[in-house]
Amino acid sequence: MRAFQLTDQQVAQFNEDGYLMVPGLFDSEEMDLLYKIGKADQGLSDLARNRRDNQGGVSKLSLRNDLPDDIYSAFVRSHRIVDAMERLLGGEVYHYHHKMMIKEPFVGGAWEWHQDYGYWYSNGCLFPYMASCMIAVDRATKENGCLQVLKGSHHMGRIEHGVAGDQTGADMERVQHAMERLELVYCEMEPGTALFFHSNLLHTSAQNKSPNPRWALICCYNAARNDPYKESGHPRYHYLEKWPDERIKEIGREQWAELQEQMGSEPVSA
Ligand SMILES: O=C(O)CCC(=O)C(=O)O
Repeated sequence: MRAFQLTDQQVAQFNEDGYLMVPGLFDSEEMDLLYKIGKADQGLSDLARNRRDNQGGVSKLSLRNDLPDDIYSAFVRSHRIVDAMERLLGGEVYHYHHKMMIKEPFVGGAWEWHQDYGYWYSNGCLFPYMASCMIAVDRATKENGCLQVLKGSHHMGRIEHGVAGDQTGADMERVQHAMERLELVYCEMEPGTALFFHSNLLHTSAQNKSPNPRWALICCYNAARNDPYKESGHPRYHYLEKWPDERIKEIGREQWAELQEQMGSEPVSA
């Protein structure tokens, strides 16, 4: 398969809008493996932490700063994502962290309006040369709390953030005014669709009141030239080894077979 490469037009669109949606970046076998492994993985579930929103909803996130040999790391290290990130951020990037965002049916909580750089700024990152790639594991819709973005809001630069429930939220006076001038986009995504978004893009997501889960894997990167000046809860610059895209399926098949063994069933091919 020809390696995925962003076109100049896609890069220009990201720069203009602050995000870029790429439908079908990952194929059905890759997504099937990520889905099955994610939902069966006790390690991922043990790491999951609750985040309360302002209205009593609870989201979970399972976050890692390291890259063990597993399917999540194969996504993080894939040329498909990392080469695109390096184009979008204009140079070498490293892994800042990755996280499975878990909104369970009926109870899944909202995420307040924020910019990721609103809090990564406090980690000693001098420049907003940071971005994320969100991969839909379940179908993400308005009903189950898909990501919402304010198109072009990254041009506003970083705005003030404060405590909101268990979360850090953006100054709502500014967000309200920005909403009068900028388009609100619901990022509905099929499994395998990827959303690249800039760290200064204002985004939020609503509670999941639907019967359908909304899981997504978010891989976050910082530019190598933006090495934080101090220690924080996320790593400073370290070289990111990129893996061929095929590694997602290879490692996914191995991990799925191991998980099935642990669950006491006969391994079957994915
Ligand atoms: O998963 C979501 O709905 C929101 C995620 C998010 O806002 C973030 O990770 O910065």
